[in-house]
Amino acid sequence: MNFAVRVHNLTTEYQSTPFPLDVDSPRLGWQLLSDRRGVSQDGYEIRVTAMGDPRDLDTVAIWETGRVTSSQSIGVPYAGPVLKARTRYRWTARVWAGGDQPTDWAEPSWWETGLMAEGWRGRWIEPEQHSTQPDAPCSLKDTPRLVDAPVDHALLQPAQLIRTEFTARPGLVRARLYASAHGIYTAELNGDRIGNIELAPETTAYQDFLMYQGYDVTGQIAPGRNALGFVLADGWWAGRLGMYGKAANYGDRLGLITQLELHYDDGAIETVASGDGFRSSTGPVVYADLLIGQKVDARLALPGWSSPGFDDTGWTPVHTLDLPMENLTAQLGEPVRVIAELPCVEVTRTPDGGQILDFGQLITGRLRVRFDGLAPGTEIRLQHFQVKDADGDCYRSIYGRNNENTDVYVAAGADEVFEPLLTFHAFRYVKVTGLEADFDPTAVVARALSSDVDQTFQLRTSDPRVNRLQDNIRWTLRDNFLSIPTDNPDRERAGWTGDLAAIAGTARVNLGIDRFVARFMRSLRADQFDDGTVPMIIPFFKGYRELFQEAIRVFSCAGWGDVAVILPWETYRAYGDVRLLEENYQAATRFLEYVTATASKTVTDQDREDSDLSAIWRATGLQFGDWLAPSTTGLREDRFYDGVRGPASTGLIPTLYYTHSTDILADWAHAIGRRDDESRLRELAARLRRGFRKAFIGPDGSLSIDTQSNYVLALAFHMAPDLEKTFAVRLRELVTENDGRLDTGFLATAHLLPVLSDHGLNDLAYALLLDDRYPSWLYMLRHDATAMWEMWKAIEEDGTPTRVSYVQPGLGSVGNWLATHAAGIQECAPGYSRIRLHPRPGPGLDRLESCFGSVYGPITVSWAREADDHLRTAVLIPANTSATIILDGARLDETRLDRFPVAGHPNVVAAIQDGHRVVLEVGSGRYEFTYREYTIADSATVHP
Ligand code: RAM
Repeated sequence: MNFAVRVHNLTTEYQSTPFPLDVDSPRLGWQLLSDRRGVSQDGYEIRVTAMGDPRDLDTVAIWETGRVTSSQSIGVPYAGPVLKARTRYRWTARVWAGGDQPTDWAEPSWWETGLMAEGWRGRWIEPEQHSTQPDAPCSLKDTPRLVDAPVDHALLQPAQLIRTEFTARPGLVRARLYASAHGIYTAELNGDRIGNIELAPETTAYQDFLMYQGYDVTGQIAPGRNALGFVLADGWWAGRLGMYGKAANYGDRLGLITQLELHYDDGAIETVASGDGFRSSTGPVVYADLLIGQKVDARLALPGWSSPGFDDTGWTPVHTLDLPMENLTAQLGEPVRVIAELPCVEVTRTPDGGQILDFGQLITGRLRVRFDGLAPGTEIRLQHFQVKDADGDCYRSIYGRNNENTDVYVAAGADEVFEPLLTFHAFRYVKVTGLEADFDPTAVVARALSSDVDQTFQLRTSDPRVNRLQDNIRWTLRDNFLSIPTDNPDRERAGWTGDLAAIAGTARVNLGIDRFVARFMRSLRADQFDDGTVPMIIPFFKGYRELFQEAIRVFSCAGWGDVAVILPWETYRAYGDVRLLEENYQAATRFLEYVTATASKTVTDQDREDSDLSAIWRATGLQFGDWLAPSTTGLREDRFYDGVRGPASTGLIPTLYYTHSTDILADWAHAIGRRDDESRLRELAARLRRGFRKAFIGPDGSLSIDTQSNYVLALAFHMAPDLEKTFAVRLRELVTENDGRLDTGFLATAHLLPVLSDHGLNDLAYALLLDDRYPSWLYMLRHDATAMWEMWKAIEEDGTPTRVSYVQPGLGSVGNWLATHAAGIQECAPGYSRIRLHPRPGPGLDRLESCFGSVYGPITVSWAREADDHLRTAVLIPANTSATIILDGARLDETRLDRFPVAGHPNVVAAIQDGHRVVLEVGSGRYEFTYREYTIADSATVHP
């Protein structure tokens, strides 16, 4: 037996134990753990057993691969017999990693199928209810009027309770509940909540793709009478969504579909399926809207309603309906869960008698509060908000109908716990009114909600501000990655595509997003137009669809629709997920065809005479450009639209993105073996580059619109390789002319520091990172930000806040650079099977420690400055991968590993001096290098 290598962290479809998983051929993966250097796998063996029939638990091996000679340890497709519905499959693996002896078998893992193709016995049921009436229509023109528009509470509908009872026999060995809703639901069995999934079934392009969830409820059912209950609320289906708070985006009536399956030891399966035996009633939830809040009148509680024996004679039989079922799909990706609990750190009083709770962190989530001894009928209001005004009171940063953000609790008079499960808010502070006594901070906890994906990046440096910045970026992603990637959770909660494309690199470093992206892309494919247009918001719900149709009349713009290309590609780079590429290739191709068709309508008559110029995108219509870059965007009243028709509309940025997406799609075509497509796309990219040069680059190598944004993007997308030095020099000048400050928005910020570090301007990258004057990341921190702001100046220097979002990921895209440059962790091959570690220490930081959780296992990089200009750089490279390590400013003869020279070291595969740096090839394992760091002149030299 080989004890130096262990197999662990088994995953199925990139998750630990997914259920329900309705995938015909799930991909299996594992990690190798070893204390040795240079470990790689040369063979594996997988064994899968099925637990379909409860009488022969685990005994049937259904797929045994035997020894397979392969280094593959990620994305190995299951290739055994056809998988059955409602079956738990357990599996394990062992590997060969040098030598004839395999490792021990790994601790087994499992996945469980859902209903697969067998479909549903349950049918859609609807409670007797009033349908949701959308608020009066509104349009862009109404915005000022809507700034503080009151919510018409009369339009809000109560949550519905649904119940049924059933009898279970002795001998129950397994029970599973499957459920989905039009709306959102929570489920209860015999008085206890089922599972820990929140806000199910989440938000997807419902018309095409509505997820159902599965729960193991074996332990919650006893022989005899049992009761099953559901609470149904508006959620994304019928509730308010988007900036204008329009309701009924998918439907105006709540519905439920469910089936409970009881498996007995004699092999029998009994099913309790939604249909005529269910009854409904309203209860204590007076209304529950995702944006407005939830009101509970505890006096209306119906104790025991989800327990057996409850008298439901006054309840109404539900309606059983023939509604579409084809869109029902097993949960795809990690569900939403409570991911953290935060204590209240401070309570302050306001002049009007309110009390303000501070949780010290802007989260997306809800409160859980205990109220003791309130008089019956006491009404407590909990108003959630993001920033304080000058008086320390609630500042209403949200315009539109969504700004109420208030949960209301009407006490029944006993000791009570209030936790509104059918709404959520983005907040750091909560204003409590209606409570005379001093609020007891230990009686409350804030519970953060997010899609329960892995957190994959940790960073600590010698500068606490940089650590805080990293924390803010991570929180901003978690606050926004709730089911879908949103622009912000306070104002809009919409899947604005440009924001996501811009932070895709940062997101894939910080969170385990493979399945999250697969789900988003499925909605994107459903909402893509016939002509290939990718609307700017996914899912493209009715409220925004109408707004775009009536007022904006443009559905996509450069940098936004490109998410269809950029996002799957970034995700593939992180996970090596080829299936994601295959599933989305057509959508990405159709998007690019749409761009080509759109571009061809915009070129001038003169352009048409030149085959290169006729390819570019002149973009005459709406473009957001480098959205919210300080010099091209101004605030006007409560809107910030000045940048929309600004410099971007010349076609410079549109052509940049057109080229970038074409390059990516060419690489994508290559990765999935579409060689014809690849060469066609490479030819298009070459034409676009020639056209770009003719249209937008002057004879002296300057861009026709001379902004930081444009140079950054032109460098990042390699628009003119021979002019990169000229571009870099001009970019440095532009920063200098701007008093050493950055001037980029949603698109270029992601590339600003990487471009500087990659073009000999690493010192300038650090200067911008560590600057705390406006506009900068640390300016936000100086104003007490705990998440990223939508605008560089959401808060004025004197502390005055603005009506924008205080938790928007766009400007947090610097998080990518922190990982790929400051720490220097990059992939050379998809999934990090080959790694490039190129840390870039810079002025202002003495020390950095980082850890990135790749699919192969943790990759760590830390560096520290020591006496005499010496640097100590330590790395960990996971087993079954290898790495190129680049040490800037090092000399080969002075670089040591384990106190011995690296050149000729038995654990170093290759070591060379390449100009000002040492380049090393190593296998997996831990390494610590020490070397003297020589200064590289901070000149705009191009390092490829
Ligand atoms: C805002 C959104 C989003 C952005 C668009 C252009 O309303 O918050 O961030 O993509 O505008």
